[in-house]
Amino acid sequence: MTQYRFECIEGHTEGMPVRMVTSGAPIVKAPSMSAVREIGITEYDWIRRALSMEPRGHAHMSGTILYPPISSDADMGLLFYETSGFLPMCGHASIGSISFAIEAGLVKPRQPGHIIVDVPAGQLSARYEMDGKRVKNVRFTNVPSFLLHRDLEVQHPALGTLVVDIAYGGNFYPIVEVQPNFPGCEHFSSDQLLEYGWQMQQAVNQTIDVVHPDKPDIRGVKHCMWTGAPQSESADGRAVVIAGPMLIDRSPCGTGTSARVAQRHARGLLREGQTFTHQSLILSAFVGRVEAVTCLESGLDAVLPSIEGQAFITGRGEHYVDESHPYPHGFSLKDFA
Ligand code: PYC
Repeated sequence: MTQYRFECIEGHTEGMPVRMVTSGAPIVKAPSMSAVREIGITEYDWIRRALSMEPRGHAHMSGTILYPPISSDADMGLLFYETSGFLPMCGHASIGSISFAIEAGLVKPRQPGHIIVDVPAGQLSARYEMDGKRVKNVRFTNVPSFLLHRDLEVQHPALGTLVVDIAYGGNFYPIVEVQPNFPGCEHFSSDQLLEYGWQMQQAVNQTIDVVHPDKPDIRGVKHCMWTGAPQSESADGRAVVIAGPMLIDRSPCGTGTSARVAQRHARGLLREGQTFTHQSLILSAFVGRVEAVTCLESGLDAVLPSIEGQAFITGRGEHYVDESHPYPHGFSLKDFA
């Protein structure tokens, strides 16, 4: 007997999977997507695990649950999940879910070409271009992004002393620039970057309590960004983002690129209106831009970055969870060894 059935649109943004749940997940009533995320963490983590981990998913699976809008001016809501947890924000999944929802006719933005999305980290405003029935590209303006800690010294168990910046772009990122103990991501295998990235998350969390100055429920580091030399002249930088112990982002990471745009602005390396083309491990790209300079309620300087990318539907899925089956709520090999 199938107890739960989830309908999904499957696809990818710049190579990174997006599994958008369109029906079957509970649509809990809450005053904000941030409150929905809290309820997800405490009551529905099994749905996240079932849809992202094996046997229905894999270590690098990532997705959203499509929600009705909560605020009166929004067109839709999104709850982000991946193998590392329910996220406050996810850039590649926003670009994917906006594209899929519009292409599938599930959301009709009040103003064609412009969509407003409630997400746990706040609200996104996005512009999109159509090519016939397909969404050609999406540029979303992210939540205020900022450099929280600069030149933090971290003892990494494999690489030794590393100096990192901690920046926020919807999630917190230790950004590891090229330095004596880190010659650049192109000098390491993806397996090494994954293992070292998980070690980096743990090392940062042991060194410092990373907390959003305005939103104390957003805390702790669950990602790591390794940077390196871009592999083409059209890109300004390269980044490999690791989430939790097992996920490597195939895209340049939307929240990571936002964090890097904020970091570079704070360091005087990027001005308002300038773009930063960020290349991923698999050489796909997002174009980040400093849309505006702002500050947090707590007074910290921040920017509003925008990120542009493309997403593609690869199929549709129906996933069943039957609690009489083995591993009904998913598993990871890391649960066992
Ligand atoms: O695109 O923001 C992103 C993201 C976060 C984790 C994986 N991708």
